[in-house]
Amino acid sequence: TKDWNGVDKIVLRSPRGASARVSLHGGQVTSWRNEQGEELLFTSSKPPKAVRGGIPICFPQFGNCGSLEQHGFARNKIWTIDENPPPLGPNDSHAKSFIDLLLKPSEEDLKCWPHSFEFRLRVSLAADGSLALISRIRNVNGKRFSFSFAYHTYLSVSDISEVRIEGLETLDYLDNLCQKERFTEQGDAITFESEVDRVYLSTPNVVAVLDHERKRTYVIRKDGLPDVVVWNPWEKKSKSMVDFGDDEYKQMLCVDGAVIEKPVTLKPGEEWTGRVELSVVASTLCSEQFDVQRGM
Ligand code: TA6
Repeated sequence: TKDWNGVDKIVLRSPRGASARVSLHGGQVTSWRNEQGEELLFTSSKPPKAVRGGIPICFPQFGNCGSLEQHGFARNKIWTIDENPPPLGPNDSHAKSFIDLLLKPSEEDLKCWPHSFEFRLRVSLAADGSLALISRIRNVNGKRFSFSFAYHTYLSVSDISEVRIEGLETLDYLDNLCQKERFTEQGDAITFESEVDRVYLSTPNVVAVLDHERKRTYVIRKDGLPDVVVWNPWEKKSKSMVDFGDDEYKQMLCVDGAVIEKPVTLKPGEEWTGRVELSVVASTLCSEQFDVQRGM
């Protein structure tokens, strides 16, 4: 189907009826529904941005740390559907339905970022409704290039003041609110009472986001993504964001699998893979208990 500006909207359904489904616009996941029948990803369409939220892909740059627009150009491009994708492989361990999207630089793109890359994004749904995104970025025999990357994941939460993140304790982080200065997490979990904008470094492959009020936990499993961005704009910053309602910060939290501190460098012909899997469990188990349940 076509949507707000004629971009194909793709809906992927899980094999078991329509309980789980994910929608994409261009290369961006914009909603992910599950047994609970509600959108698990925060999305609001407030002009001028076509959609805020979902899981925009930040590539080839995260944030404003380079010469490109914030978070790079990939999320603003129209991707193409690969009609003949390679078959599911070991990386797609639980996938039941999937779609592959491709992004290659146009002549225009090469003017602002002169590197010949091929970006294949596989979005898949598993039988249990969990969502996986695999990015494969290849240097198509140009000169070597480096990039930073994030799955900028807007999670929908019931009340940000009732949410805690487990799995990032004792780690170092760069604080975007203090000129990216380096600190060490002191808490036994991350909770929210004000604006948070941090990049946690050298993180484990399993992070849990416990939504106490809804008695459920998002489990984020990742591979190839050493850093985790944690962002909530809180009240003051929300008021300054045109496409963000004044109170919407209370129902969202960004927890992004990312590569930021040490950008990836690809020599000609080399390929990088970054994978994230989101699942929801109706409980408030802590992250250690997920290590055992199902490794990556
Ligand atoms: O750390 C996440 C962040 O870089 C914040 O500093 C804030 O600028 C946010 O991303 C913006 O995200 P958006 O989806 O509005 O591009």
